[in-house]
Amino acid sequence: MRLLCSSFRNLQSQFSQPLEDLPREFKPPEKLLYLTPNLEILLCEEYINFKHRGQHSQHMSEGLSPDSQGSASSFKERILVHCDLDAFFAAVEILHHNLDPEKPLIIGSDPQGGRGRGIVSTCNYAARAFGIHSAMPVSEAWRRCPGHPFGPGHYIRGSRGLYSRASRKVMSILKEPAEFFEKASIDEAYLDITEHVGGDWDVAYALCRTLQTTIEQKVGLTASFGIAPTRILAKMSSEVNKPKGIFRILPDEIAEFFEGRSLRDVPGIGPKRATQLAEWGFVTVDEAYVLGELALGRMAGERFAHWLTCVVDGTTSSEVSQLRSRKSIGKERTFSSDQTDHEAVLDVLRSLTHRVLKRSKEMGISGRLAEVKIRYTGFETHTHGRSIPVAMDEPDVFLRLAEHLFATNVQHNRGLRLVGFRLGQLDMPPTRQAMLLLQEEE
Ligand code: DCP
Ligand code: MG
Repeated sequence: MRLLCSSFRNLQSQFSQPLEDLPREFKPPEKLLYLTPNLEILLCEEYINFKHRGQHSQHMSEGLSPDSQGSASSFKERILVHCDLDAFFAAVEILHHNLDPEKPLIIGSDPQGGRGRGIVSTCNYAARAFGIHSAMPVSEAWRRCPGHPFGPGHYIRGSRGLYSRASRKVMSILKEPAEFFEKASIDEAYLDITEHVGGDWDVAYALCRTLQTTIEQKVGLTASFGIAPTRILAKMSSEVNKPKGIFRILPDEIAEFFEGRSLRDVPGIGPKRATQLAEWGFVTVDEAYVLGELALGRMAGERFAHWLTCVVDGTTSSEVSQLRSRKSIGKERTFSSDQTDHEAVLDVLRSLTHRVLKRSKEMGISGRLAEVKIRYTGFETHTHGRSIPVAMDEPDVFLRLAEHLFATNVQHNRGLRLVGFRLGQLDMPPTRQAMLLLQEEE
């Protein structure tokens, strides 16, 4: 067996031990002690299946459905909040460099005196007055508002580290009152606060005001909030009173909200679709909606018509879950010089795997896929993955898989530039769902 060669002595001892907490019926007989790692992993899978079956039957015996996070709630409507920070990168830079917020600030690629070929990441509201916005070519931004010495524009390349730190602080404030929390991007999050506010929309409004003040006092940034019964409506309402605004759409006010509102304002309707609809004479959402799903479907396609109808009826998703915005959780390490000691690299991989699983536990997420990334000297990169039958968040299981994937795939005698671990095929751990449902029952 290649794995049991001398350079992997640690592995040998790990793989030749039985799983200590195996239930009695799965205790491997003595002769299995020296099975290949592959077979031992198969045994491990059987154990996982067994455990999962155990948890599943527990759910059922308690009369709880394992797949619906909100089913035990007494509230028909969910109260969702969407929070989006105002001119995020620019606001962080203003804070960090103590800049005058009234002067136009543009974050993006180097404008090179108007010849720059990159784009604008964002800009503050003073720069927006010049018609500058995210994703605009930086040369165009310069034309509208030149930088020193030709004009008042202040151009900064930006520093990701600063934004991540500020984002983390904001997210930890937002997370606190949310039963379900989802960081949707570096500056936006969804919260389900239904139970926390006792289903009361006024309490929800007051809570958002408190969160807004806390973020401003503790982090120095302003945020806008949208409160509504579905994700898409919450997102749209956080835009309404930007910056530093709060806007609420009550369940029976949705139709009113869409009266005269441009179709282009609905996330998911891009410029192409909006132009096509405008050619048929529909500019606002209510104009398209009154046509009815059937007639609209004949023109714009059934799927689109059904979706738009659901948006206005308030029946699109109200699920808030980290899984919606995340495909995987991973960490990797680039070595300052290429490593030839694979044993040392394996130690790094173990530590990365631990950290990923710690993070997934914190987020209440489990996964089915273990993926190890190896980059060799010269940048050649390989990923090696393996799935287990059910999603888990137990570090030991993934540690074994990571070790196995590394040991069986790494090309010997080659220098390593990077190693990484990724947890994929994410899911909610059944244990956590059960806990949440039980808490709601109390
Ligand atoms: N961003 C980027 N490139 C884009 C869009 C955004 O790099 N094309 C970055 C910069 C923004 C951040 O993401 O600060 C958040 O994006 P938003 O769309 O929320 O924009 P802002 O927060 O800057 O402005 P707003 O006040 O409209 O939310
Ligand atoms: Mg923003």
